[in-house]
Amino acid sequence: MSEAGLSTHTDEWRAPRGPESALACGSRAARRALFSWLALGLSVETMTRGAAAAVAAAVAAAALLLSSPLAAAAAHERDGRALLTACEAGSCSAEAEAEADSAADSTRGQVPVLDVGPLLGADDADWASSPRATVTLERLRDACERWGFFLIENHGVDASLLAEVSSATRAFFALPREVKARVRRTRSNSRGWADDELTKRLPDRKEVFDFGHVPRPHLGAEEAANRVMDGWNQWPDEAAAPGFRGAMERHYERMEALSLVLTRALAAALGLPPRALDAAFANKTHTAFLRLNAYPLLPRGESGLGISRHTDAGALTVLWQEGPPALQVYSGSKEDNADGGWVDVPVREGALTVNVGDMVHVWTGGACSAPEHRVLPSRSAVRYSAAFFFNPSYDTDVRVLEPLRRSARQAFRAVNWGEFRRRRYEGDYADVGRESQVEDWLM
Ligand SMILES: O=C(O)CCC(=O)C(=O)O
Repeated sequence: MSEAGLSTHTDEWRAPRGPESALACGSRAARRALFSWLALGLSVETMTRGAAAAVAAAVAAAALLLSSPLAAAAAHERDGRALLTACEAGSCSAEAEAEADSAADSTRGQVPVLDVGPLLGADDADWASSPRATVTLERLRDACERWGFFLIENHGVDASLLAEVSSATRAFFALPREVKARVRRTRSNSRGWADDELTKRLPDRKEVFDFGHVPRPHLGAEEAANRVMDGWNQWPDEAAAPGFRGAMERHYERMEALSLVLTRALAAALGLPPRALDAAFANKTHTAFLRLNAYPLLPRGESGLGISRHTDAGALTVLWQEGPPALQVYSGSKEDNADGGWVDVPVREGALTVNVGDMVHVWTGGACSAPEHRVLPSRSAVRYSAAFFFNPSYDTDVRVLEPLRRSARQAFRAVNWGEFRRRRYEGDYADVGRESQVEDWLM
């Protein structure tokens, strides 16, 4: 078993940490409001009022929030607007501007949008000495802690590749059902086409096509050496779906490279060496899979969701989406379980959507909790998406990362990824009762 959750780190690199790291309790919504207040304190400092004023603002904000969340939210909105106005008038630094953007997203209750260009433009070893990369990492940390969900721009994935993904996805799902059924997935093979997936024991209103990592790419997809715990890839005939496999394999490779950078960025944002999690992913040890989703129009008079509320099981998900916005993230904690608090995740041309999964939740001791999300049914047009699930190697035992233990909100027993994935897939395919949650591993 690998020990990705247990690396001890001697590297001196540290991302600048915001005061939010001291916070270790409360619902996501309450934490989100408090983080924003504290971020405001930081921003105020950057805008030259001085450190003492910033600390005073943050402390006052925390006190106010605890006594009156509504008053705190209203005041935050006011101060967030003042900050934005100052930046718009050109009277603040680039760092303050980035913080202002972030505060503005939170003020408007919107999923943050991150420009990840500064990370992709530099080697991860140089992030610590790059002010732009440092600001991006700070924003990433904030986005992961407050939302677990964010959009990325300047991610380096060519628009032409995304256009290919779009046309190949549309063409595949438009094939006759019997052609798609030739690559139907089964209880013993999670890869292929399906229209009968369950989420939280409820049928989804969608079709999917899954394929994933191949240990020995020089051998055929169905060779014994390429049959892994998830199953084996099944591709439609080239004659039936010309160019489909090629486009998907190119996209998979691009997502693999991007996800590795994002995983390193997450490690760095948490104050760890950027490659702290590499043992679980790098050198093709990961077990990522790519899922195409098509959400058909909901027949008049029927109800149901595209996908019921759920968290993603693995580490990170990188999503391309096209069509009417329908993805929503839940702003409360899992335990709230109320039906309010759903926030729309926008569809922005060229942007990709990222969310953290259950394994990041465990690695960070709950500091970056995996957000619940769902997909509304398609009412005006068929919706398409391609979700790249970046998952660790099967033998990874995920534990709270050593340097984060002292500030962890939750303590977990080791979660073996292979075991967790197997249990989740059993529930995707058939109703096996309550779905496994990381909370089952709480100590
Ligand atoms: O299609 C989407 O927008 C989200 C997909 C999703 O949540 C999933 O496949 O788990």
